[in-house]
Amino acid sequence: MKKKILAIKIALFALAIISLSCAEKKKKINLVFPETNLASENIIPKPSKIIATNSAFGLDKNTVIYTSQASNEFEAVGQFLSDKIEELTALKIPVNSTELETVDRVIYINQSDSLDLQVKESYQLYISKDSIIINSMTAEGAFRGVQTLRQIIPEKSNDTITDHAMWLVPSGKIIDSPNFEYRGAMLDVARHFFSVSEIKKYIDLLAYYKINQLHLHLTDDQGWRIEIKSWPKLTSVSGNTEVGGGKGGFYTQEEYSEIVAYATEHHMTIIPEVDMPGHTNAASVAYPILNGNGKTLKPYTGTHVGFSTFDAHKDTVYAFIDDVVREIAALTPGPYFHIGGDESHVTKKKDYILFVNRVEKIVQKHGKQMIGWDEIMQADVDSSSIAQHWNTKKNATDAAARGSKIIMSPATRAYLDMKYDDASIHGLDWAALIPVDTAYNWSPTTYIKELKKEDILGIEAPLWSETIANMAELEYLAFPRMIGYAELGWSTDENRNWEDFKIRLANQTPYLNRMNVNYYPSELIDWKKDTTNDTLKN
Ligand code: TNX
Repeated sequence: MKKKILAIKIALFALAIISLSCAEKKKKINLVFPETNLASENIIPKPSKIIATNSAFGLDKNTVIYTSQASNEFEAVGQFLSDKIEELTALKIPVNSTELETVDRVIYINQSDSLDLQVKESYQLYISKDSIIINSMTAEGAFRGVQTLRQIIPEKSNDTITDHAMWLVPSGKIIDSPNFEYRGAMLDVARHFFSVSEIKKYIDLLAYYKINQLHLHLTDDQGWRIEIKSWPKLTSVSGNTEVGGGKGGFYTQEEYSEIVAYATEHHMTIIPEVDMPGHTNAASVAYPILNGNGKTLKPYTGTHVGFSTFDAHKDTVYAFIDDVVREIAALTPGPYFHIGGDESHVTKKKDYILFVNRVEKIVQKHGKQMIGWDEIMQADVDSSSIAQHWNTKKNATDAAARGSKIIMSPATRAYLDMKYDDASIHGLDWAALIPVDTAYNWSPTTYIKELKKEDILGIEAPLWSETIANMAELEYLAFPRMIGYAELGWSTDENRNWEDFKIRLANQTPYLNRMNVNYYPSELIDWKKDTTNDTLKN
């Protein structure tokens, strides 16, 4: 540990010498910056603490990135930052380059074991005229800090400070830490299929707002979306259907791994869900032996729920589940496996309990922690299993009573598939209409007052896809509400305020437009007119 600190000090010292000597060579010109205010930047989620020092760091062609050599992961975070800076500014900022001729300013991404950084996603961001330093214990923390930095690099350069373009990053200090360790989004790829590249775009957008979990609802009555080599008809038969009669689709194991790898680069965990014992029409169409509702099943492309079930008494069913969990778990580095468990209306209660108890053992055997929709708390699940609260309060309080953690996804507040208002062109309304302010104005900590903060693992916003069939429609429902859920997961209640959030949200337009996001332009928000491309349009 001491050695590491020494190495960092030496590296920093060397950098200081190099930058000084360069500056000397060029006869250091003292740049004059306009006054800035870091505290009024439009950062989402709101950081724990911001102290502005009213000057600026001039990001330009003579800036370099250095990263702690503690692990390759830090260098990868540095490269990520460099790539994102290039997308925004077209500057090519070298990472850990030994080509140091023209260094003027340094962005240093530093591993630190400081006591203030013991939460793995915590980071500190120090911005001064000559350097930006991101301190964090883990690469994950550095990655979160990088998102904050991206959000305060202006879209436009200032070309009057010096003889070349400079992007003025407001100076000061940010100390930041997440309120919840689990900050998730769910995407239903079963009702309608979404391609690998669409999921990657969703990951890009989610990571920018520090979401760290992506739950994929991979199976449902209407389709099965992941290749299982030991049961090939799941995809060859049931991969080809979806709501409304479209062609469906599925991920090969390679494609699923590509999603997982992309998520990992964004410090995001993929949580696979195989929904059972209900929501299993598609699986039973491929393999009728699994079916437990006594009827002959046909492919289903409607939107009703609650009519299908696996047979909880057949060994073949558990052998099947063992294969499915084994194959998916082997491709999934994250700790969780989601078994669904919702709306099993045609499964007898005693069968449901037997089923969940047995499936929990299978999930654990394959090294994963079980998550299920809140109904699973009717079974005798282990305290290590997690309840995702969507509907029934008693299931959530029962979970807490037995020591299980809870993910908060109350349908009336956190369901991205609910319409915003009566005019919404996509979405359902069975739980509620959820305008942008209603989506933001609640607290995952106090929503169920019987729960304690420690009972809650975090928050997740599910996007069911009965009414959305492509990326533009997905974006319409997810944005801007998802940005608010990101803040609900990261920032404390004391640090959140609708009036303040609303202004920061209004200022996301340059980013959302640059990313070509079809967000819903809610009238509750005074959207900033995006002038980034004006010169191009004229
Ligand atoms: C309920 S929420 C469901 C889903 C539907 C959703 C539509 C939950 C655990 N089950 O099967 O897609 O409503 O809003």
